[in-house]
Amino acid sequence: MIDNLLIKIENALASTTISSGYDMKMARFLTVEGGEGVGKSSFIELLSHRLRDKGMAFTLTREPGGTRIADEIRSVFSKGDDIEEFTPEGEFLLVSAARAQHVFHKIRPELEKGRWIICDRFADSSRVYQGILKGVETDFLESVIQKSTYGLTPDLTFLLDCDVTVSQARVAGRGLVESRYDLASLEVHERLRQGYLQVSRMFPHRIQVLDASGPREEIVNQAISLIEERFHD
Ligand code: ATM
Repeated sequence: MIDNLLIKIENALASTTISSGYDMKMARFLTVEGGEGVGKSSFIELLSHRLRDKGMAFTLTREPGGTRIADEIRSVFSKGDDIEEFTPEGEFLLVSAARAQHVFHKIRPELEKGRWIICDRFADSSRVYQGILKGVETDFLESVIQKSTYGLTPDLTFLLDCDVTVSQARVAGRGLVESRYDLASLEVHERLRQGYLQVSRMFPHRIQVLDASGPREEIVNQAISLIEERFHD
């Protein structure tokens, strides 16, 4: 009863934001992708502010992670192991387990309630990191992606792309080693970049490549225009 009432209230609140120019009757699933140092976090932060200012209700989340179990999986994944290396398949299945939890318990229910989702990384990260970079076989990878997402695909994906010398200068500027890949060579980062561009060519309608070397405001303006173009009611 109370659950139903809460859902009704949330739906009513969501529909009050139709005047913002977004078709809130249909919740959309947006993802943001890119290699290290392309400015994903600050892009998402500014994009969120701008969309909130426009009265849009959405949930911000990330992968691996987003639910209690998925967050635990993230900590296993991020730490790695000095003694026992992850196999590419093991690593992929681990992030896929987190993805299944995330889609089933968070992303899908939120979309069903009418809330948009903005997700920092999703299955395209697996296509690039585990598929292209680490060689997980494509048929296996795509079939597990299909199962672990329950067939859900993003409506729109922003791929932040820039020259690796620019992104790596940003990583160096942060002064922190934030992940296993921050330690990798320029060559690995170039392969990641080319991998993302390859995946963007596989899904040209869904994935919008944004030049991430310019000012953050400009990149976010482009993203907002694309959202408005695609999803205006
Ligand atoms: P962030 O640093 O953007 O939070 O991403 C965490 C790491 O997870 C990132 N590696 N680095 N650095 C990419 C990696 N990752 C995968 O390898 N496969 C996946 O499917 C996902 C979602 C993330």
